[in-house]
Amino acid sequence: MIKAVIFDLDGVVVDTAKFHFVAWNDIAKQFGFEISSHQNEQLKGVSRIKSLDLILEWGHIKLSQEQKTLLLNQKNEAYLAAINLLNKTDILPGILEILTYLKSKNIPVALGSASKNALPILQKLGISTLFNVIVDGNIVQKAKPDPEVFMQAANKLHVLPKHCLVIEDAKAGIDAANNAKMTSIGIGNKEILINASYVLEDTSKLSKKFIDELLKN
Ligand code: B16
Ligand code: MG
Repeated sequence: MIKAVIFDLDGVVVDTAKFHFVAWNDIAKQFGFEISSHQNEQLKGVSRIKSLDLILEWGHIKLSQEQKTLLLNQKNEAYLAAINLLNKTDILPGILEILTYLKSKNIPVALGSASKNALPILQKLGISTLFNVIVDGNIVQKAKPDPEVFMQAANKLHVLPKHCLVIEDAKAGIDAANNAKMTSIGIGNKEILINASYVLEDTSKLSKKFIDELLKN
């Protein structure tokens, strides 16, 4: 039986994945290559530092810690500039309705995101108060697929992991939910999110009826 819901941010609440992609691709281009869509899937849900390490590995590039820090800052500045104008209209279809519905039913809700920019993003979208708990990249030590982000959310909500539902768009996030022994809804491609308990094509398919079924069982 589901008693709490944990939302991923990028790709579930808002489509910031496209801005991450452009900012990372600009870094890759500096080294003379581009990130493929298959490679981009591997960056979803993954921390900033791990993303850079993957990109450098794909380009067979070795850098000092100082050079990496410069690139991390450069990427984040480009990303922050790109998301500056985010607002309520950028909330993905159906998400505001589900968040409001869960609030009306007193179901505790958490954000479980790898992003260090999670809180300012929720504030731009005007929905930070709809989350009882926010667990993000600033407080989590181990990146998804480690279950830490979702375990911290469950602990802070005082709900057992087996009663938590995770909504995630990334393979790493679904693996993290499974590692936490939580039920999951994958948003996106069935073949990529094969390990999710359920997969929906996009957030508009996240109906109140479907959530109600999970709350009942
Ligand atoms: P930042 P999520 C993740 O957010 C993104 O999917 C991932 O692409 C990004 O690298 C990561 O946040 C870190 O983001 O650079 O803002 O700290 O999907 O876990 O909400
Ligand atoms: Mg995501």
